[in-house]
Amino acid sequence: MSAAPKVLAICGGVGGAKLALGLDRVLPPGDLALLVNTGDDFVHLGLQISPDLDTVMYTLAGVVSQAQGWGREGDTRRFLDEIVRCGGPGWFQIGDLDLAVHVERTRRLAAGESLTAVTAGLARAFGVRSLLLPMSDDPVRTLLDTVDEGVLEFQEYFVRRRCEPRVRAIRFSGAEAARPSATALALLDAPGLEAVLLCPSNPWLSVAPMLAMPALRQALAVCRAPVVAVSPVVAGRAVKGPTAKLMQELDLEVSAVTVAAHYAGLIDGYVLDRQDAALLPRIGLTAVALPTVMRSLEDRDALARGVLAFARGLSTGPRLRMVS
Ligand code: FO1
Repeated sequence: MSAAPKVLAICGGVGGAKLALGLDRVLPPGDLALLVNTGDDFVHLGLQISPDLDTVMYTLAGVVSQAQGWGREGDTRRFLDEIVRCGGPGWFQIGDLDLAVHVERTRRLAAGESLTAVTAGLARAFGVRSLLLPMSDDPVRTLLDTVDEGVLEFQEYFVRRRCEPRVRAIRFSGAEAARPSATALALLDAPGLEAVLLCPSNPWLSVAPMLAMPALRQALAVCRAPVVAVSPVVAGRAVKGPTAKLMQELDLEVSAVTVAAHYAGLIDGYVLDRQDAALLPRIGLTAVALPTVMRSLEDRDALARGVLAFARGLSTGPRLRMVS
């Protein structure tokens, strides 16, 4: 592994992991660090669960369930069935292979290791060559304030209630006090960093918990490398998950333009889908239209190459982006 990664990609779960895989494949070993959302983390059945970290780890290790985009390919559910038989909750599906990761994470955290150290150990065990970083070792929890069901924890909203409750606000409990990954902060300050990429993850649910940490926002604002975001909204629809529904509930136009405006002041460049090329004049900063819908492995590699080339072509140098 080379001394310090040259690209820092910021991502959530399934959608972001697709580009993360492309970046991992096209960059030389050791050149990529991934800063991953932990706002979705929770304790379930007494286990410390970090769904986005596991999704990215399984994806990069080539063992993710292709159908789901999360969990392990070919996993079985004997443990889950037995939990349900015992009268326990079955709404959050933990497969038998996946279970081992949660048990081991829980054991190491209880023994005093940081989430950063545990994640590095697991990633190594799974043969992941990029640097996998939790956004913080401190707890940050995404909370959804819903119109009819009060405040829901993320997995309650996302999995148990299948994103059905209408959302009126989103909060990131603990974010103000949380210290971002020390490794990520050092990378953002390193002269060798070539690009920071915001993967096409849900900007309001998956990327926002990270940007809600003041020190990370500040570090992004002053870093010398170009910061580029990739839109998860294509042709007025979300490529994955509840992004479009959530945007509507927050009274936002479901469009790649809205995502660019959301990141305004933090990014130097923007990538939207080729289908949205007509929106380029409305973006208000340097932007490019690329095929961003990633169905095949080749799609992931092509987008990774395209985004890297675009980012490297942006002018670099000291700058102060807007911090709000
Ligand atoms: N997503 C679901 O929709 N249903 C599940 O039962 C579920 C279980 C699960 C277990 C382990 C894991 O690492 C992820 C899991 N996910 C499940 C995905 C996850 O909840 C979400 O994709 C993310 O939190 C959103 O990025």
